[in-house]
Amino acid sequence: MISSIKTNCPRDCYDGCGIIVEKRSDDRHRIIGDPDHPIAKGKLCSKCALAYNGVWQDPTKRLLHPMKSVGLKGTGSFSPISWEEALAEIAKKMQEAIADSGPSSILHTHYSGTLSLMGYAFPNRFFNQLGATEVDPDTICNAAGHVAWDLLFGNSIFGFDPRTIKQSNSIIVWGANPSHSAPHIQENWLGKFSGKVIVVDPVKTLTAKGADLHIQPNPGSDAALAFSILHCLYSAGKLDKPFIEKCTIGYEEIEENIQLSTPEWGEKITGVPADIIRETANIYGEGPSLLWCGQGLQRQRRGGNIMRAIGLLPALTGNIGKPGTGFYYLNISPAVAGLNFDWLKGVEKNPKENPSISHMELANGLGDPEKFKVFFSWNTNPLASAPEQSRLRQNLKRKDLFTVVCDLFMTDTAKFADIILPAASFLEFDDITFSYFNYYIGAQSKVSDPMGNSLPNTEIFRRLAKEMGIKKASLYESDQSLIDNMLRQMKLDISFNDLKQKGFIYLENKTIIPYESQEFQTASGKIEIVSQKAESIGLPRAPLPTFDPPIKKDHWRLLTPASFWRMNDSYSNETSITKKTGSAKVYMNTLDATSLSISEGDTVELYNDVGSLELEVALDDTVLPQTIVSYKGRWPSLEPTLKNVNFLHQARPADMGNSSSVHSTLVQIRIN
Ligand SMILES: Nc1nc2c(c(=O)[nH]1)N[C@H]1C(S)=C(S)[C@@H](COP(=O)(O)OP(=O)(O)OC[C@H]3O[C@@H](n4cnc5c(=O)[nH]c(N)nc54)[C@H](O)[C@@H]3O)O[C@H]1N2
Ligand SMILES: Nc1nc2c(c(=O)[nH]1)N[C@H]1C(S)=C(S)[C@@H](COP(=O)(O)OP(=O)(O)OC[C@H]3O[C@@H](n4cnc5c(=O)[nH]c(N)nc54)[C@H](O)[C@@H]3O)O[C@H]1N2
Ligand code: SF4
Ligand SMILES: [Mo]
Repeated sequence: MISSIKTNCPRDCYDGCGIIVEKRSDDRHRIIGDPDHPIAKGKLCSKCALAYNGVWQDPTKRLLHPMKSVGLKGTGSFSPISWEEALAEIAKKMQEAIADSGPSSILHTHYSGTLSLMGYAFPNRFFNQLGATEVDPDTICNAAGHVAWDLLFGNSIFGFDPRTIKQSNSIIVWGANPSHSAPHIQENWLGKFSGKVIVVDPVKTLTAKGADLHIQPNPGSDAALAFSILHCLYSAGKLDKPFIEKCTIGYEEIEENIQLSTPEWGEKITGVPADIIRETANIYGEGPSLLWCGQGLQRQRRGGNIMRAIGLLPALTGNIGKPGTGFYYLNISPAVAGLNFDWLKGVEKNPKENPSISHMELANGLGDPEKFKVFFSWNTNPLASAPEQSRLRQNLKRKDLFTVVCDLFMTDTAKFADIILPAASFLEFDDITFSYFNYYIGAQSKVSDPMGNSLPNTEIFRRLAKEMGIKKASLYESDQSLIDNMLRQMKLDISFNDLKQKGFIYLENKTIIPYESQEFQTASGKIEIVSQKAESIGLPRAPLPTFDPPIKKDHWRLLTPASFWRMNDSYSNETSITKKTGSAKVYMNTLDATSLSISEGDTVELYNDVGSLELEVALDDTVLPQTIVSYKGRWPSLEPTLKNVNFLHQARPADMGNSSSVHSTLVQIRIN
């Protein structure tokens, strides 16, 4: 007997695909794309098609029981224990840490394993109630961009509605690679667009190959490029003066820099020919135009300024608030619909009062025995994804640090745990999903019981709160009540059962046009080109045409963006994927390889002040000289070198938000 159930993919992915689960009596389900879903159109991405039908349903690969370490940290020696034993031990260690050093000595880190709303956010209620220290999750991904556009527009999570593309003449995709990171949006949205597509990326990605115009700037030079484009628009009289007058403040303070940023100057700085800069300005200036700024774009030392500078394009051309126009970074649909994330996460104090550190401080911070006694990692795999892996591993070996890891699989991080807690997968509990691109909300439907003794994140933290004896009702709210409350807050006028039947619903049937009223959520209500708030936190008053200095000879800039075959750090344990992708590679321009006298297939060692890594060379002229690329997402423990690219990732914060600057990583190359 086969029955079909609709659900939605909760991975950290732009697409937010609808899924059909064909439920089999033997409990091994067939997972396919939902043909009725506007983005999935009946197809899963290649990676999920393999992993969801493979390792995610494989009881020999899933964590089935709580476990206790019985060997040295990092070696992966564990023996199964009961939930009661595991939770009692964790509660005891936490209570000791609180009594000894206060609740901030409990450090917890979490991120994007599941983005389904309860699974992602509810456990924070527990940690917020304790007063534990949080590793600010967005600092590994997109915090600089959020700070930048919050300063400029007053909001960074309310971008264009993709349905508006029908009214657009062009789009700039700036520092995003949907051919990897959003495969359905690439195929079914961008690929179907009849207007002009401009891609700005130092790598000629498949998205760039399919574009009308590919602009290939030196990494980190994008603010200068944006100012040069603005110079061309200014000279051609294409800036929208009435819009600037009515909706922005501070234009006069950047006008001189726009005048100085000629395309010829831009060419010198960015490497992009002046004529191409002019052509971009012509196409964008024609309008109505869309602007998509990727998350990869802002993972730079000057990433915040870059986002602020590029945001000037819509701000000064009036490509805002009208059909076919707008800017997009991330659309957090539930927040736009009215979901109170603070309520869901149990944030009751001023967020500034909650202790937190950046991911850029994690490796180092864990070395301080006075500061942190307990480390709790859930919904994330920092021993694959975080910077400065050597130092992080060293510090996680501390005998006086009690480590708890909650995951579906025996990840590298789990191997360093004192106690492992097995989490249920998205097929095993109800929840609500969303897309950070399209304005829709989906139902995650429970298809089968949690595998083995695993439990959903929500239930794990309800049980832990009870074990700790915490008397706070909100820590025990049931999944059903949470779901009902979330739907009520989002005013979606649909029951969860109906949502399950439909699969997903748009927040509104008609296309949403952000900022139609020409009001912005800044202090002034206008787009703040000049921002007092920026100044008050030590940032420049206005965006600047700055750029990274040229790299020294014999150094390379290492970009480590999203891989086609992996989902962040997930799927490295899916053997059909590891077979397909083979050994980890570094992609390098032929000119660089010739200067180093190396050929395709050679092994080179990349190194810098934080570590080293051996990789196989693949010659690739889609990459600029002095830039090299290696994709993220491998588990060190499954690599022959026992390392991944994050052994080279320097924990140097970007200019805003204490955020990652991973695409500014510099390395040298040794040929052994
Ligand atoms: N070099 C380099 N490093 C990077 C980046 C880069 O561009 N370059 N990008 C960074 C970015 S953008 C991000 S977002 C981070 C992501 O880094 P991570 O958060 O570490 O990556 P994920 O693979 O999303 O999720 C991690 C784990 O969550 C588990 N998981 C899945 N579902 C559940 C669940 O329901 N419950 C629990 N408890 N666990 C679950 C998965 O099995 C997986 O092991 O990586 C960052 N690291
Ligand atoms: N298949 C797959 N999909 C994913 C993920 C995954 O790991 N695998 N991860 C998910 C997550 S957590 C995130 S945050 C998103 C990230 O997805 P994206 O927003 O697409 O970001 P990245 O893949 O990091 O980088 C995108 C592009 O930025 C370019 N880039 C790097 N430096 C610069 C620069 O200085 N200037 C310009 N103009 N471009 C630059 C890179 O060459 C790369 O092609 O994808 C999500 N989707
Ligand atoms: S990871 Fe992204 S592309 Fe793949 S099925 Fe999930 S939502 Fe779709
Ligand atoms: Mo991310």
